Amino acid sequence: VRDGNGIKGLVDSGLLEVPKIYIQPINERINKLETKPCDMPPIDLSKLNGKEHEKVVNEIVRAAETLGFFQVVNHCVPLELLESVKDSAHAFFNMPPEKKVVYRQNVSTSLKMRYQTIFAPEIENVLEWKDYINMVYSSDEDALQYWPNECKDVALEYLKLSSKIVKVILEILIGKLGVELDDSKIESLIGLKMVNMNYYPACPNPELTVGVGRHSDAGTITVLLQDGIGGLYVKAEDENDVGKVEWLEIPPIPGALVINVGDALEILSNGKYKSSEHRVMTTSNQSRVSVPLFTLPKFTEKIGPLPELVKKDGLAGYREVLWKDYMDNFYGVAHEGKKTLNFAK
Ligand code: AKG
Repeated sequence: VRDGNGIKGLVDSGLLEVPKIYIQPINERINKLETKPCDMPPIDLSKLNGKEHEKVVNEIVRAAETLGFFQVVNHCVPLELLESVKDSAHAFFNMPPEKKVVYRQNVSTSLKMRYQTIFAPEIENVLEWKDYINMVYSSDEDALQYWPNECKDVALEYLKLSSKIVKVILEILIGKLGVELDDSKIESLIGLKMVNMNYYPACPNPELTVGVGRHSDAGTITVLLQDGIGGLYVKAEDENDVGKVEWLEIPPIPGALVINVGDALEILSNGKYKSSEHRVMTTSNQSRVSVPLFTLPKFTEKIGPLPELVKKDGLAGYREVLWKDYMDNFYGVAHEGKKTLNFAK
């Protein structure tokens, strides 16, 4: 696995059973009995600024307050671009190992592009069934220089267009808190951007593994493009049965993008918007790709509940943290639900 071919290499070698290091303890395996499809209809962004504007705004706010996840359609990202993004993810992972290995963390020194097979190799005892690349954006020039040829152009275009969706949604969510933030403040809350391409190879024992373990996203808002295979589950409380946990599958909808709230927005909103735990199941007969755009505060930002809300709520549910410290902690612990948020408690 540590060569240039990741888990895909293991699978391509004809593996019939997953190696022990990928077998999850029973409590971390996805129990199908605890799952059901999420039936929330996708939100039509083309209706913003029209006669149904307020209705759409309320749908966005309600979704962010409850599940923390929703899907959007009629956004500004062309569907052909979304297809090209998925194709380019396959193109990268299908390259021969010698072409991929140059991007491995221990081979390449670039902080703008890295290729890995697991989340945090130094600290995890059981490994996730996922290969991925992480492309950090600093400027167009850097992206075109450091990101892989197989995907850099489409990934950059996807980042730019999806960032527009993020900004619109963030402005709505902040506005509905009754807080006014100027444009430069909004920009700095999403000033760090990265595109990942996740590749979950077909897995001989999907019931024993996870593609990604339970976690919440660190940042402000994530946009996720998933292909048609499915497997993304979000933790939800059952409204009719308090205390009962359900895992709702976010079903693939052609042309839709998944939006979710991250820890930074939960903190800023003093807990009003939910950064939900989510995880990914593997599949036995097909490889799956997904492409998240993570938008995060700049490292130099201090993130805490917005003062107007603390005043209104009479209490701060989180402490203020320097975003760089939050991220150092986030990358230093294994995936374990929303535990990373404790850093701001
Ligand atoms: C992540 O990359 O953090 C994810 O949660 C991926 C979700 C997915 O593959 O659907």
